[in-house]
Amino acid sequence: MNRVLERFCLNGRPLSCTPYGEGHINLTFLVVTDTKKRYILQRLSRAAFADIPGLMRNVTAVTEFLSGQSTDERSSLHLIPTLDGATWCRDGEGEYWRLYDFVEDSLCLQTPESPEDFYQSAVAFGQFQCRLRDFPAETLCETIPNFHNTPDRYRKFHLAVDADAAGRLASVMPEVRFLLDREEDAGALQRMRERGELPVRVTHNDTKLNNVMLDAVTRKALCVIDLDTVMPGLVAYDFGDSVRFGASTAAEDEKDLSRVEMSLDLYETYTRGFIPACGGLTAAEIESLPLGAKIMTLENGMRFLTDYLEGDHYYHIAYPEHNLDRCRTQLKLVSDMEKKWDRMTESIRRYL
Ligand code: ADP
Ligand code: GN1
Ligand code: MG
Repeated sequence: MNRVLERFCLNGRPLSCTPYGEGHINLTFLVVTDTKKRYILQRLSRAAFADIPGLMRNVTAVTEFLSGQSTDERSSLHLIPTLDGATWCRDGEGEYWRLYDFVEDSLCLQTPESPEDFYQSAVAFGQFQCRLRDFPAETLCETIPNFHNTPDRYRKFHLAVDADAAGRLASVMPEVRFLLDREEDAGALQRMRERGELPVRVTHNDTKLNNVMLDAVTRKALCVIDLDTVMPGLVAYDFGDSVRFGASTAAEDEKDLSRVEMSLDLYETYTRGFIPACGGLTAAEIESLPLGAKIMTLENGMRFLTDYLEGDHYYHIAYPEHNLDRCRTQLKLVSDMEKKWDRMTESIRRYL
């Protein structure tokens, strides 16, 4: 680790470097130096990202664009350069590393401690969307091609089912059937995107509550983090993924499914923060938001199950059935959204 850290322009000498956070993709460490300066060091996932130099060009451009819009240094992430002026480096084993300033005096929550926290996360992601409105989308590389192309996710899911590489298929047939029953409907957003009914914007695409920072004192929105999947996309993806994670009444890996529901109150709270902060959404986009919640939840359930069937090579797991537990909460949430569908669509109408 010291050999990696030596490559970056650090303030002080590193005293400690410890695993940090609850991300499922990269390896994240908190670095503290003898000048009390703190950094976030990350080893990027080569299983997730095929073109890491391209990803880092995206992140550099987006963070510079956002920094240029505000004098508050905590309103965006800041990359620390290497001694030779790059924004990342590679170690002897071919792994890619980057370093950020630690966002100080902030909170990163796994679950909202009050509706207001969730509202503030909606403001953060809505403002993020709004601030990137004039960002040149065509300069961004697609860091994970077809990331939210749900029919393409189904294609990969079918391959995993057919291969049954980890020999787990027989034990997950109810989950497989649940997903197959919804295959046709789940393609709705992608079809609208292809028909040009929904505008393609620069979106975050991974809008979990733990990808946003709140001010530790005021608990107001500070900034959005985890910019690895910033790419052209639909607003419904960003709305939907936040609802999937933050409006659930239980953790993403809760084993007791009776505790897992989508809270309509939290759904409406998010809507209230997100839509006005985005500003300028079309009527079709606003109407697509409930669909975003349902499809993002279904898609995540399918992605967790795909990884489980393939032998857990994509997401970090803490125990062998972890991806299956995560899949089950997502499918339970989809069922619950189906029950609450009328309220989900009705409550959006006031923003039209
Ligand atoms: P992953 O892609 O694996 O989710 P993230 O970039 O989201 O990685 O980082 C994982 C966690 O590390 C975040 O959820 C957050 O808690 C913490 N984190 C990341 N960047 C920073 C930062 N600049 N300052 C403070 N905490 C951070
Ligand atoms: C991953 O990186 P993280 O933990 O913020 C994943 C998201 C999933 C999420 C499920 C690049 O997010 O797409 O929705 O796990 N990120 C990537 O919790 O695949
Ligand atoms: Mg993250």
